[in-house]
Amino acid sequence: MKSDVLNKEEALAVYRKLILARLSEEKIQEEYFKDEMKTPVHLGIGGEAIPIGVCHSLPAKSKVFGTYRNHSLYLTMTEDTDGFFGELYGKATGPGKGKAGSMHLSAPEKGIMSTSAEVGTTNPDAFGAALANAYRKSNEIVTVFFGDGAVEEGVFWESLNFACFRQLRILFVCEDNDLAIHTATKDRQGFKSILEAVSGFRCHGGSAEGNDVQSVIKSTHQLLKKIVDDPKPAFLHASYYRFLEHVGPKEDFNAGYRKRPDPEEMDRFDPVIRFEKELCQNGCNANELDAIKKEMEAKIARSVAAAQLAPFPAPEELYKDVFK
Ligand SMILES: Cc1ncc(C[n+]2csc(CCOP(=O)(O)OP(=O)(O)O)c2C)c(N)n1
Ligand SMILES: [Mg+2]
Repeated sequence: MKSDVLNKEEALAVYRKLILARLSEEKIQEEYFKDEMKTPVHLGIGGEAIPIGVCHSLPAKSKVFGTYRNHSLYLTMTEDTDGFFGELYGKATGPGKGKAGSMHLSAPEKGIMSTSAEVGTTNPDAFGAALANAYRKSNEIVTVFFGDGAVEEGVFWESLNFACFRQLRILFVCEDNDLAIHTATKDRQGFKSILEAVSGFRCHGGSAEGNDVQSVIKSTHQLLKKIVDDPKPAFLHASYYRFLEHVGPKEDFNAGYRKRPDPEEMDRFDPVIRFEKELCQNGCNANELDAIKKEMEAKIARSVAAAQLAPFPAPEELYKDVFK
């Protein structure tokens, strides 16, 4: 198992992933108004540290499942910006051959098994994968990411219940932004806290600061160790602040359901700014970080240009790879 304390090389590798995710979504913000990307986009700015920290901590070849707010998860698992932008532009070069769009990015060969627009629906998929591992006597741990809103779906509790009953090796990761579209948790949920509600189940539990990649890595590491020492499911709760509108590339502080935080608060919520400060206090210099930013910017620009030029899927592809 990897250490939960990052050496400099690992810290810069994690930073690279954070920057790749952040700059990719900022590129979407820049390009989206041209209306060439026909897919809805649920940007994860503010929440990147959760999938990136968790996936950094997982053993190689782990399987993960996710939601429609999946860009950081896809990019951290694959680093494949060509496929990512190809899919967003609806082109044949995307991992779903341009037919999946942003909300259904997956690359099973790289461990990202499925992500879905339907809230909560990859929880039973992950449960099925963990059950299959138990039948195969495999010790692999399956991970599933979902929002706080998924906890209001019956299928979440059914998956958790059966996973706990069968004592499966599965890590449930709740990416809690306190919002389902525009509605705060206190106006939706009948229990006081998600982690407390889950604590009645026979599973391990823990929490992390979702805007702090090192906190996510530490908590994930602890939970993975617990699953290894005492095999049963684990539940990680991580809170974060959603910077942008529920769907689309813009801010929505004029929508009336929340106030714009003041600039210092915004900086505190931002996992990239937070990690940059920590890196600079711990032996990295601004030039090293700038070089990573430039490298990622160039990678993204190349992938966007390639996606714009790539062909759309041929008409005969329409009914392939889909359920009829
Ligand atoms: C089964 C289902 N019910 C309702 C919806 C409509 N819907 C789309 S996003 C969303 C909110 C989900 O919130 P959360 O799970 O917290 O994810 P977040 O968008 O905050 O990342 C809802 C209710 C849906 N997509 N699927
Ligand atoms: Mg939410």
